[in-house]
Order: sequence, then C-alpha cells, then structure tokens
Amino acid sequence: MRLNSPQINLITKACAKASRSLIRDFGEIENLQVSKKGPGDFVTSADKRTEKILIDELQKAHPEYGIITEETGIINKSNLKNRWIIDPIDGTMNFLNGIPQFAISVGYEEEGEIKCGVIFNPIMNEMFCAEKGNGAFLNNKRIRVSNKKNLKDAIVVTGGPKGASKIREKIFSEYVNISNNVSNVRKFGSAALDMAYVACGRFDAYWQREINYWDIAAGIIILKEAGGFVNFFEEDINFPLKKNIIGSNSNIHEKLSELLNKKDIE
Ligand code: LIP
Repeated sequence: MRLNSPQINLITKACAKASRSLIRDFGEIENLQVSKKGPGDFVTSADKRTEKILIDELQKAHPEYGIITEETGIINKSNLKNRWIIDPIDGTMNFLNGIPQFAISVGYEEEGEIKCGVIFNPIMNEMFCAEKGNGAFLNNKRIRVSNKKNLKDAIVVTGGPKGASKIREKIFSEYVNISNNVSNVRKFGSAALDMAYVACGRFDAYWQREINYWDIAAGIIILKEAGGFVNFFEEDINFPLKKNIIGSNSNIHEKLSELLNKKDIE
C-alpha cells in the first residue's frame, strides 16, 4: 500500500489491535442470542471496549489531538485543528444480530477537512483505507468507483430513518422516489461500509439523511480518493455532527442530487 502519513499508520495499527477484541466479542454474540438475557448490554460493552482500545492507541501518539467518538463524546474540545473521528462499531444492529456487516471506522481531520481514514470489517478481513492525494485501497489493492453512466442502471444504498426521526415520512417518500429512478435500492445497516462499497464499485451511490458524522467521516476520504463525489445537503448549523449526505460515482452524482433536492418529495 502506498499510504504513508503518520496518521494513517496510527489508525491502521489501532484498528488492527481493536479488531482482535471485537472478533472475540462477535464470537460471543451467538451464545448470547439464545441466552435469556440477550446480547443488548454485552454489545454496549463491546462498543466501549473497542472504543477504549482505539482511543488509547491514538492518544499514545497524540494526547493533545481532539477526538469525536460515538460512545465517549468529545475529548480535548478546544483542539479543532487535529481531530480523530471514531465509530468503534458502525452497524451495531447487525453486530447485535450476529450479522457480519459492521466495521470500525476512524477518520483523521485537519483544520476541518478529513485527510485520511480507515474502515475495517474484521470478520471479512476487509480494510478500506485512503489518504488525501494518495488514492484509496481495499487491503493492498487500489480501488475505484464504478463506471455506471445512467442513474436508472444504478444500485444505490441507503440507511435510516432511525426510530426517533421526526422526518420519517419524508425519508420514506424519498426512498420511493429514488427507487422509481434507479435499478435497485439496498439497505445494509452500516453507513461506513455503504460508503466503502461505493468506493470499490460494489454499489454506485449512497445517500442518507440524519447520519452521524462519525459513521461517515472515514468514508468521505475513501470515496473521494476512489474517484467518487461526496456532498452534503440541507445542512443545519445547529447540529454540525448530523449530516445529510450523497456519495456516488461522478457520472450519476448530479442526477441523484437533483432528485433528492426536488421540492415535491418534501
Ligand atoms: C448506524 C449506521 C446505519 C445507519 C444508522 C446508524 P451505528 O450506525 O451506520 O447504517 O442507518 O443511522 O447510525 O449506530 O451502528 O454506529
């Protein structure tokens, strides 16, 4: 692999270390599913365990860096220059149900821009990495977005809405509208992997409303470095960590954005 910044090396090592305990924890899920207690609390602790390993590893090198994490929240709040953006298990619901479609996702942000990131599915042993200017890789192989030209032929992936969403109806009508204009829509339950799969051409596009920044931070640079386009729409400055995102190959990006911005689906 031709990625060589100190940050990507740190993230890769931290992910590899955290994945060992995550794989052990995933092995436990099967037993817990049939037990009376169920896997609920166990998953929360697996999330925290994985996050702690990632934080410890990254902090060893840079105790002063800011960190945004799903479980702990924000560390070193005043450092907005250098930040790690961490989701220890993206796809928690899949993990909880013994479905191996989840990943560790870690991005590195400098002056507000994601510079590098890793999305690692430890069960499939698939590590997606990218660094600004140096391309995107799946394990050691260079990846690129698909070359699909027409939106009507595209396989598009999405997620949500969450139970608590106030715009469930809008999200559902958007889903119908997009479905009517593409070949097929998929919902796989891990935004990080959704973006990684667009980056390597398995899917042609991804969109989602109300997604947390830590779910997609690493995906942003991986998808861009794979030749894809990423943009955010209807941003709410009061909730900077909640995003509405579109990511796709460059051919269909404009058409998909137009569809999502149409007034009649509001
Ligand atoms: C989940 C996602 C999933 C998305 C959910 C959620 P978590 O992340 O990646 O695809 O639809 O909104 O945020 O909670 O498993 O880290």
